[in-house]
Amino acid sequence: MSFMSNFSRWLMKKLKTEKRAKILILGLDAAGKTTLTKFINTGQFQADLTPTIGQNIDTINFEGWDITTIDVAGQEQFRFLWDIHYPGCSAVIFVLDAADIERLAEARDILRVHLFNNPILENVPALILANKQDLPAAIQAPMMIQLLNLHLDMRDRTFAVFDCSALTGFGVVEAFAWLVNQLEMDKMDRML
Ligand SMILES: Nc1nc2c(ncn2[C@@H]2O[C@H](COP(=O)(O)OP(=O)(O)OP(=O)(O)O)[C@@H](O)[C@H]2O)c(=O)[nH]1
Ligand SMILES: [Mg+2]
Repeated sequence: MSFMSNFSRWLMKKLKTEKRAKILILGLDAAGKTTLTKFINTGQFQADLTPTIGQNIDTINFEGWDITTIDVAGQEQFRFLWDIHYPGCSAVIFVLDAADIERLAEARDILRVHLFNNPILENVPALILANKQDLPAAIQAPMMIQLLNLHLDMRDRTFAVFDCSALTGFGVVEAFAWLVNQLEMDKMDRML
């Protein structure tokens, strides 16, 4: 068998396997992390959720990827748990309640401490979601980038900000597809 066919068999095998990722879902309490995770898992809005205590761990399959989602409680007394999940994490989703203008400064501080200034997550792609776009007060991505200073803080990072609604599903698939595309690119980089 020629070198090329051996190589392409090896490449195909690599591409088919090792499509496993661990995605951490962070954000302030009530931002919509669990609602979003449920939407990604089931394609439906689930209304009867209670605030998370600890973390919810699920596995989903998306475009051939086995993705473990770790949706961690956002309440302040549980945020110490976030640290436990950083090692080995392939990507982070940071969920914002885009309609809660009063808590935007708090969200920006938490984002800074746990994401921008976190050396463990330095090379990890970050998907920032401006959730609750179904609400009239919701701030959209371009304004959110300015308000949270993301254009400055994140300039050395792989990140994107998407508008979405975990209630209607608006923007969820597009945003998630961006993240999975980043996983694909990281995988290719690791193979080279
Ligand atoms: N209108 C609207 N409400 C939403 C949306 N996403 C979540 N919610 C509501 O926001 C509230 C909080 O949602 P959760 O998913 O429990 O929030 P969480 O971020 O998991 O909160 P913690 O578990 O406490 O960290 C619930 O009442 C949800 O129904 C959305 O896109 N639009
Ligand atoms: Mg929750």
